[in-house]
Amino acid sequence: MESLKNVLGDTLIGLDHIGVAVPNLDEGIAQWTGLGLTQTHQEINEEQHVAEAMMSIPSGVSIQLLAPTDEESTIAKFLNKQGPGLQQIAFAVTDINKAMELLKNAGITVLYETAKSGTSGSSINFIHPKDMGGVLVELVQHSKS
Ligand code: V0V
Repeated sequence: MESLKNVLGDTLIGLDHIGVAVPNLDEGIAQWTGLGLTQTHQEINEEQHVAEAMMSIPSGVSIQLLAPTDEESTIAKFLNKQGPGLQQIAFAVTDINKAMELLKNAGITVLYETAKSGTSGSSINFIHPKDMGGVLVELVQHSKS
């Protein structure tokens, strides 16, 4: 990979959420609620094979709890290999397709050829951790509604 310079530019809005892999969603929600966060969303993403809960605080980024729905899930693989814990960080972008194009032009590995469905009707894609110093980076474009 060549040296990079402001690849995402104006498409980058800011840190959106931090993904945490948990074996059991309800237990994860109880743990983070106990700390003082509030559950603001929950859904099953069949394409990603995850059950997901967004845990929010009045100001700052949310914690996204991710539990596997089956053994095909990347979260199941992550839990088996590394155990529960930080799985990804997610940045909000203005335009996911533009961001993907900018990354590809810079030689950065984007996991999916086309953006996938993410939380609350968003569009998502990922940068492979090997291109970001071992950190799985998600890009999320929120739905306008
Ligand atoms: C694996 N590796 C990671 C990692 N997962 N490194 C950092 N963070 C992670 N989360 C490393 C692993 O230690 C290995 O390093 C190498 O990558 C290959 O690992 P692997 O176990 O063979 O895993 P792969 O290659 O099968 O899959 C890794 C990738 C996979 C990143 C490609 O997890 C993936 O497709 N992730 C994107 C989708 C996803 O995470 N979905 C769940 C969230 P060494 O041993 O080679 O050094 S869904 C979501 O966020 C939603 C719905 C939302 O936000 O709305």
